[in-house]
Formats: sequence, structure tokens, C-alpha cells
Amino acid sequence: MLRIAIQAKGRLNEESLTLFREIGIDIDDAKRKYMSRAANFPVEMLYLRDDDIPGVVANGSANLGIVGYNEVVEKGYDVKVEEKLGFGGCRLSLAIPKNEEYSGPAYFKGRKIATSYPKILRKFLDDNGVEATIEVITGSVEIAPAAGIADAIFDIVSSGSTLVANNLKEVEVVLESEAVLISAGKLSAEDEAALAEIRFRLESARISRGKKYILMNLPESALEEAVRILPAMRSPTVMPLAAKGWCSLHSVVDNADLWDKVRQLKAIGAEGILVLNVDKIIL
Ligand code: PRT
Ligand code: ZN
Repeated sequence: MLRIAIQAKGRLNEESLTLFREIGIDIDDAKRKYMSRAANFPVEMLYLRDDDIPGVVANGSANLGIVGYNEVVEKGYDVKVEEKLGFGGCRLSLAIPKNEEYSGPAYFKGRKIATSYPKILRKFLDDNGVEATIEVITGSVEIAPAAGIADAIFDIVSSGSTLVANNLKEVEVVLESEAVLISAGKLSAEDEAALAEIRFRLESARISRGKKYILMNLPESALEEAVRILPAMRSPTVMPLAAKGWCSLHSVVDNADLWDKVRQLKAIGAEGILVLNVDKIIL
């Protein structure tokens, strides 16, 4: 049985459980429990603080973990990133008071920087040959400059609004992060097979995200042009309609291109266009 460590509560908990549901693995939403088992797949979930997940995977207490890449790098354990999961996106950045002039990494020379990520910060400073003092604090890092605790901060940034609210500006992005699936790379044959199945399902979920199924009625004379507008996975599906000279065309499009494609299709005579969500795409 594969044991997967996920965050017990916090930003990644909900989306980790949603991801398993999306790939057909039903886990009770057991936030207050320490462990729970999936009803229809050989996995059990271990609910932990995110800080503990890389270590628990590295020492074999869990086979897999879902955690922010920032935590994986900071903890520095020997674990392997199996998949990037496409949620929990953020970056670890250096920020300084907004009215300060920034001249590059040398700005930090001799200054004090507050952070919860001392290892990643130390490496950045060393790589840039900058000597600075690191002040480790575990929460509310963004108030450190105003509180006189430090001159600058190194913290997680997502929208950037926390920095703005604290009169800070982002000056260096040091690490891009998102939630990742990690392992220690050592699995039994049975667990390896379960992981391969999880990865296969994650891939199909990833492909279907951001896709729409589109179908429409089309004059047969416009078919060639429509196929050019809508290249599908192999080629679009065309079905005859009872009305002579008309057909029905089905395809899959990227959501990002949807309205552009709709405009082009309408211009060549498409009617009754339906756009549907795609649940899974299995190639
Ligand atoms: O209790 P536990 O230790 O498990 O949780 P935690 O409080 O340490 O972590 P949590 O739940 O806050 O974050 C878990 C993970 O989510 C992080 O390790 C990141 O990988 C990821 N993540 C994504 C974020 C953010 N976005 C984020 N915006 N983690 C924290 N923030 C915070 C940041 O610290 C700052 O205070 O949000 C603020 C900045 O947000 P913006 O949008 O104002 O820029
Ligand atoms: Zn934490």
C-alpha cells in the first residue's frame, strides 16, 4: 500500500485532495484524522505539516509526498520530484522597502534579511558573493523591516499584494515553486505499479485541463476551412446531418483559443455551436 503524505491543513490541503478526487481516488476529507485510506485505490494518506513532508518521505515513513517545491529545496533531503502538480504556484523572492533604490545583489552587503528559508537564501547570497546576516523568523516575515527586525525580507510571493501592503518591493526572484509529488525513489514492485497508475491518471488530468469540447453545424462547403481552423488530436469528427448539404463537426480546443476559433468558425457559416467541458483525455 502506497502511503502519501499531504499537508494536514493550509494552502495545499484542499487542492491535494481535489487532485486525488479528479483522478478517481476517493479519500475522506479527514482533516482532523492523522491518517485515512482510499476506498478504491491502494493508497493511504498521512496528514502532516508541510515542513515535515520532505523528511518523512526521505526516511521512508511515507512513500510519496505532496509539498511545495520551496520546502523540498529548503529541507535539502534526497528526494525525487516525480511530478509537478500545477497548483500552489508561488516564488521565493527578496524584497526591500519600496523607496530604497536597488542596485543588484550587492545591495544586500552588510544588511540583515529576515526569512523562514535560510538555506535557499544563503546559497543565493554565496552564489552572488554577498555577505549578509540572515535572521530566521518563522511567521509574519513581511513585517520585519517596518518592525526594525531586518532591512529586507526573503519570502514567498504569490500575487504580490502582501508586499505592497507592507510598503515593500520585490527585487529578486530566487526560486519558482509549485506543489510537487515527491518520492525517495525506493518502492516495492506493487507500489511502483500504483505510482505508475497515479502518474498516468495525472497526465490525463493535466492534458484535459484547459481544453473544451466544441461541436457545431456547418455547411459541407465550409468543411475544409473548418478543419484548418480546428486541428484536433488526430482530426476532427465529421457526422452527416439530416439536412442536405450540412454536417456536424466535433473537436477539442484549447480554452485560451476558444473565442478566436468561435469567431473564425462563425465567419465561415458555423451554427448552433456548443462548447462543453472535458472531464478526461486519455491519449
Ligand atoms: O501548517 P503548515 O506548516 O503545514 O503550513 P504553512 O503555514 O507552513 O504553509 P502554508 O499553508 O501557508 O503554505 C503551504 C505552501 O503553499 C507553501 O510552502 C508554498 O509552496 C505554497 N504557497 C503558494 C504559498 C503561497 N502561495 C503564499 N502566498 N505559501 C504561502 N503564501 C503566503 C506568503 O508566506 C505571504 O505571507 O502568502 C503571502 C504572500 O501572498 P501574496 O499573494 O500576497 O503575494
Ligand atoms: Zn509549514
